[in-house]
Amino acid sequence: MGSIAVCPGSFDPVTKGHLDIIKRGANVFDTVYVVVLNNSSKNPLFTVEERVELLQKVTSSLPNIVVESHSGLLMEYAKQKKASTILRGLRAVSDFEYEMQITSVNRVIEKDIETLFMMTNNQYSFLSSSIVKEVAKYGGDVSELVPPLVKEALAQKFQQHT
Ligand code: COD
Repeated sequence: MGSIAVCPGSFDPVTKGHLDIIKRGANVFDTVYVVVLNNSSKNPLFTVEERVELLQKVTSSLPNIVVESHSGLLMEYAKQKKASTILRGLRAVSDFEYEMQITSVNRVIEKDIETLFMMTNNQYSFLSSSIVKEVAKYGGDVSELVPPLVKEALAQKFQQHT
């Protein structure tokens, strides 16, 4: 069995920053499960099904990526998949506190699965799904921030014409 990582997130919606981490993860691990989970502190714009579909489409050229959703704990999912590693991205110091908190909680839940962090590509260090939604909501151009398919999906959500 090859190396297996789980790359979890809200992906509401997937951005070029997420894709960068996913692609780099796919170069390091034999299989990367990208899993859409609910983050109870966020109020999502896209349904879980929509987020999975967008992720599947934008990663379709990568043969070792599997996209799924899960409604329970991340570590339960990772155990089911026999993953050795949780893969997360780090953008700035501001991410650190939150990541440290969830990593510590996850370690209490399942101590044998490591969390690894990949530093953002400088180009995307400012990029988040929230920023993308904010720009799209007010009709700004998000072409630099998300794949074309996601741009279209955002325009539809906000009832605009591309
Ligand atoms: N550059 C690099 N990395 C990035 C960028 C970027 N521009 N943008 C995002 N990322 C990384 C993030 O750092 C993160 O690692 C990943 O991409 C996904 O980001 P988000 O924002 O879509 O996902 P989050 O942070 O909302 O995900 C939180 C979880 C859903 C993983 C968390 O809430 C969770 O595990 N929920 C399930 C319930 C559970 O197990 N809870 C216990 C632990 S709290």
